[in-house]
Amino acid sequence: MPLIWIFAANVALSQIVIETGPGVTPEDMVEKLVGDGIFFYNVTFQGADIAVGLFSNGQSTNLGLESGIFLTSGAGFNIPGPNNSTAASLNNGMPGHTYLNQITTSTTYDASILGFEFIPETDTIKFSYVFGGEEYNEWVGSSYNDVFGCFISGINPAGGVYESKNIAIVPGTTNTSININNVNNGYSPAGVIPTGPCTNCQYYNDNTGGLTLEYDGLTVVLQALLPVVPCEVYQITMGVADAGDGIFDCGVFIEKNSLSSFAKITYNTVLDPPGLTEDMVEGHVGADLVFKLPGVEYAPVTICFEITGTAINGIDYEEIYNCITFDEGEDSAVIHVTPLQDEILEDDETIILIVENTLGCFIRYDTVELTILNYPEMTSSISPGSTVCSGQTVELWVNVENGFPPYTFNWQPGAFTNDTIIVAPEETTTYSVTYRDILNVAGTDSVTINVFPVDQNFMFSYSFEKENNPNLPWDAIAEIIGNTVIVTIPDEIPIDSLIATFVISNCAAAYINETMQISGITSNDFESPVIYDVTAPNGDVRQYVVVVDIETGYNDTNPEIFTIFPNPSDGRFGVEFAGIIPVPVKIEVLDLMGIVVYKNQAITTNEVIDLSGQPKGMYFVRVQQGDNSWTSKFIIR
Ligand SMILES: [Ca+2]
Ligand SMILES: [Ca+2]
Ligand SMILES: [Ca+2]
Ligand SMILES: [Ca+2]
Repeated sequence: MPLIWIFAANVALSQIVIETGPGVTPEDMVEKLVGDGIFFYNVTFQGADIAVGLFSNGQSTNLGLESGIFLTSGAGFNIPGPNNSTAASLNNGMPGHTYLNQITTSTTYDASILGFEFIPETDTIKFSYVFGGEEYNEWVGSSYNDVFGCFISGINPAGGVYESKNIAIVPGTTNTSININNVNNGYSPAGVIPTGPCTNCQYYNDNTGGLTLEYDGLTVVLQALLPVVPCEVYQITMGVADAGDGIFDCGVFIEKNSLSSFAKITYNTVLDPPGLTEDMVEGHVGADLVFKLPGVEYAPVTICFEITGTAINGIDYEEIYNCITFDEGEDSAVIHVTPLQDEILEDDETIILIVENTLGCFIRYDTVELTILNYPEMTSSISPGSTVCSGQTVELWVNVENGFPPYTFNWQPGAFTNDTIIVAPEETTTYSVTYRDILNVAGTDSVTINVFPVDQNFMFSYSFEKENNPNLPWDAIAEIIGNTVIVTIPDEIPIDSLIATFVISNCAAAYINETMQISGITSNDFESPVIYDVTAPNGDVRQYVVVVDIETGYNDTNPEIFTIFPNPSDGRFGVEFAGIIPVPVKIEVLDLMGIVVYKNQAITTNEVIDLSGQPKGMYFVRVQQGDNSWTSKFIIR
């Protein structure tokens, strides 16, 4: 007979996850059931390994519980849907259980029974569960009355003791057990949705045609509950069984951590200031460590702890005391942790508190770990200072490192907020930047941009360089005396088109007859003195007169007629006549522009002239007698 494989599309993207024994031990199941920190012992199990285990991913089904343990009268592998059988079964050949026989209508088989002892820390045992099975619906009302029970023995806080008291009962009843016949929506033929008569059907969900679970019917999520005396020992026996025969299985699902009810202390860290970092930062971000009791009824109480970790109490943070007291009526108390900045570059540090929780039946230890982040001091570098002309743009930048970036910037003047800015100072200005990291830690840096004076209009050097003037045999470098610029160049060199190289005050401009002069570029005719208007940025003009002194050109004075001594002078000099012409003679002094700045009749052969009040520069002495005249240049320094 050929096998025909039919691949059905998975209607659900995921399904309930089932893990069974022997990989899952009864201890694993109790651990899952009771939750963290509950003391339990003497775990016993009766049944087949494959009938019990753990479930998870319950939210992908209509179970109503997310995860926990299950006990069945068959096999864990029969739990997942879809519900494609009305009689999913595995007869494990296991015996029933006498407790279960007492809460159903016939002898039980294939029982799965988990038993253990434990010590509750509160006054109530409580858990949520769902019971389901395949006897639904075609065997409702029959002797195949599969069943779930949870039996507790121990001290009854109301007096006396519980003796195997079943706490899995129909809500609102005192002892109506959970079995097929007690919770259903009546009989219906296999595969048919029942329509009543109802028996506690408000707690019943039919699963005919269900996609996610195999059981034909399930209860809603029910709760088992029993008052107990905290810190006393209780015995639990819980389980399911087939009734009447070992097939058409049933099962119960119990939510995880159902018995976890000890007095937990919770811990919450509130950073100060909040919201800036994930952890404390030495010197900058502290924390309130808030201890919270499960309820005010535990106060007043003092909880102590051991303080360890790589951070040293009192050195890396302000010393904290190793106990904390909750006052009456208060369920929380706070330790403020203030990390200290130690200027040591180090790794992040930890504060570990090992808290001794003495609220419950047993001493429990919680580990609370706090981290102190190192704070590397911010450093900055800034663009170098410079000197510019008024109004010229300059790019300024600051580079910040360490601290806790990103940073914000505030430059003054200007209130700029970027790390790189462009400024155009009109006068010498110091730009200061205040930067802050996310912890609002601030640093400053500054740079001064010098602005050349706006009223400077000097000429510092002047020359005709051979490089620009090929006719010259050498570089002809001027002597600048006051506002006079004297360049001596050899005879026979044409001077009607010379290119000058000059240096003037920074930011100033030079003009000849309103034509801007470019050093090393502009050529001019120097056959007559040339006037440069050196113009400062503020418009102030200083005039320089450039005289090209052809060698011998102004040296046509006959020294035998007169000599000037000293020359150059500070303006006080003598004109000494050699006696070839008789005094008196007419003496005039002219400046380079031909303006007479001095005149006199010399009546001695050694005429003393004081022109020390005149601007420095080149001048000419002109001596006249009759129709003859003689000229000689001299210089006032
Ligand atoms: Ca089924
Ligand atoms: Ca069925
Ligand atoms: Ca069975
Ligand atoms: Ca059965």
